[in-house]
Amino acid sequence: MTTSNLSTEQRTFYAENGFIKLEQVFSGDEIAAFELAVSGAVSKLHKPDAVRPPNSDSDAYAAAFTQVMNIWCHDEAVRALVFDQRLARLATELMGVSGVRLYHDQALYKEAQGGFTPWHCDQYYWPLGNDNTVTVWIPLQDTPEEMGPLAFSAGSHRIDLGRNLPIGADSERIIAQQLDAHALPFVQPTFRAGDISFHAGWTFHRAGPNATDRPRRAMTVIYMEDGIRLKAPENPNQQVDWEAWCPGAQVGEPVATHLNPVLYRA
Ligand SMILES: O=C(O)CCC(=O)C(=O)O
Repeated sequence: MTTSNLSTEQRTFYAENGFIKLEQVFSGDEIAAFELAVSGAVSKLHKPDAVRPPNSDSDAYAAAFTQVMNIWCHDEAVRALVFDQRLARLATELMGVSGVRLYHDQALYKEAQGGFTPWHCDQYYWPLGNDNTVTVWIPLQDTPEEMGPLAFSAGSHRIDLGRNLPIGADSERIIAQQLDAHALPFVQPTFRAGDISFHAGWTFHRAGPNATDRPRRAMTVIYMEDGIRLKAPENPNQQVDWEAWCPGAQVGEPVATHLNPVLYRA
């Protein structure tokens, strides 16, 4: 058996806190090359409101972002990042599973002076039958505090503080109150180009505004356990996600469509 890329302390940290930041997984040069590829694809592919239907509660969120999903289907260089074996193995080891498949990728570009990303948890959107899901957040430049790096509520994946809330003004208000009441630590790391973070599907997270005059560019990949089953959608967003990211998957069956390739098997 090959040695883990992660220490026992790192795996324990992730299990307890629901997120982890890892330093210098990529070199600055690798990130610069990925930035060019992702930015090129974003300019070509961006279609406002392509997937998520406009929702009056998501105004603050929509204003903050350019979002482009499943770029791997359109661009070879971005595909290399999404299929990167270091990342997929880290995702596998953090979750303690035997392999991972792709749920979808997503570029998240926040404009200069763009607003905050409200508190939310991702798995609210996913019609997936267990908790073995994780997102890697890969900033494509140095991301100091004033640029709005991703921030986490440590340990919030263990408690249902508002898992039925879509991202928006209500989730920001209600989840902030809940996190306060439970006195969960707020952790806002800063990132150098090459640093990344992983967060679990039920971990509550947000990002501050981008107060700089430069865009805050990030790429994400969502991994799910190989073998995870589709559940019947519990909200309209999960229905939309089923059709977009695992079309043809059957409720109760493993999610393994052509859009969900295996990215790593131990
Ligand atoms: O990039 C951001 O501001 C938010 C990212 C996020 O919510 C995610 O990757 O799940």
